[in-house]
Amino acid sequence: MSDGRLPPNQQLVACNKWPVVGETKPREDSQNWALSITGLIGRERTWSVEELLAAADVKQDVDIHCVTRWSKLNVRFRGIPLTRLLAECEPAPSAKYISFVARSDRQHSTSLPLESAIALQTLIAFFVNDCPIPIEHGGPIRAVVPGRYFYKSVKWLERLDLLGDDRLGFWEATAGYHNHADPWREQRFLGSTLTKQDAAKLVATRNFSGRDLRGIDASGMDLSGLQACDALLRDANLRRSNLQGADLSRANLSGAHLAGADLRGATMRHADLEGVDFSGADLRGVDFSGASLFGATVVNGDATFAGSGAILDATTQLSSEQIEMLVPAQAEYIRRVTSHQPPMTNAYISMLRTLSPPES
Ligand SMILES: Nc1nc2c(c(=O)[nH]1)N[C@H]1C(S)=C(S)[C@@H](COP(=O)(O)O)O[C@H]1N2
Ligand SMILES: [Mo]
Repeated sequence: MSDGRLPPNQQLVACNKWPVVGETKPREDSQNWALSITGLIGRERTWSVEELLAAADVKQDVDIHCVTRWSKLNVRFRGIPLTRLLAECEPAPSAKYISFVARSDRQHSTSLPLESAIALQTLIAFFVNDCPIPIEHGGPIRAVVPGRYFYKSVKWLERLDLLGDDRLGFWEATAGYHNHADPWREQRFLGSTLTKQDAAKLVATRNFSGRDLRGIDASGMDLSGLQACDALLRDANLRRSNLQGADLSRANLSGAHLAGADLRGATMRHADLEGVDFSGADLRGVDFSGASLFGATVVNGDATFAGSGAILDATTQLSSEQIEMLVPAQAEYIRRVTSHQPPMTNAYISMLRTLSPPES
């Protein structure tokens, strides 16, 4: 079913699940819902949502790929192709970018080269699987950009701005999300802005608390006892690092690489651990209370998993709700290693195999 359709290092969510990511509700506003288009165009326009709904007749099956490593294939959206709206407002030849702006408290936005937005068949969507899009997923009106990480698909769309120069979106400007966002090329986050020397100095202090250390490379280093409360460590490379007893409370580690790390006795309370790779890590005694684990990995795809599965036991503090947030094979692995259930069944082995289809 997912043959060749899952970009690198993505995993399928259980088919009835659709995580809510980012803002969860639109701005409170008494105005009726409408969509405007402004900027480098011949004719500024505003459409009421009723007007748009009546014209929302194009169905598109879209594969959703979230940068936090979960994917959901074949989601049927219905709406209006962006090109149809553009055709009504005479875009200027100087319009090179399109910014999608949300009706949300922080005026969330994201942008694309106009050419890409068109080529990717951007849809202004109102329905999902024949029902109105739920409010937390961007209803009544959201952009859907197939072929890009889902952060390029704005929820509660209220304005399209056609621009001559790019204007970075919210995540791209504030959190180092890659502006191209092509899941097939794993354009997730920008690299570290730290020099190697600065990183080494910081590692020597063992104090990362509250610092912005996105994408830092401290792989294989001795960071035992590290203080890193509230640190921003998204996409950090901490493969095989010694993080014994580290305090990572409320740290943002989304997308971080912790494969093979020694985390014994570490605290990760209320940390953001979305999409973290823990394969082969030692997680005994780790406190995960309140942490968010969507899309995290504890075992990689090969069915032998000799050395590839994280080590967990009864001292690993992880609730069943948190285990539920993982994709099924990951959750199953944890249940198996922590509850002394009968050893690997054939069903379990074949499920693991579906995680990463053998390369031909
Ligand atoms: N208005 C708005 N749109 C947004 C976001 C947001 O925070 N606010 N987050 C983006 C991100 S990072 C993702 S992954 C998807 C999540 O959509 P979902 O909650 O429907 O899964 O919405 C994108 N669009
Ligand atoms: Mo996202």
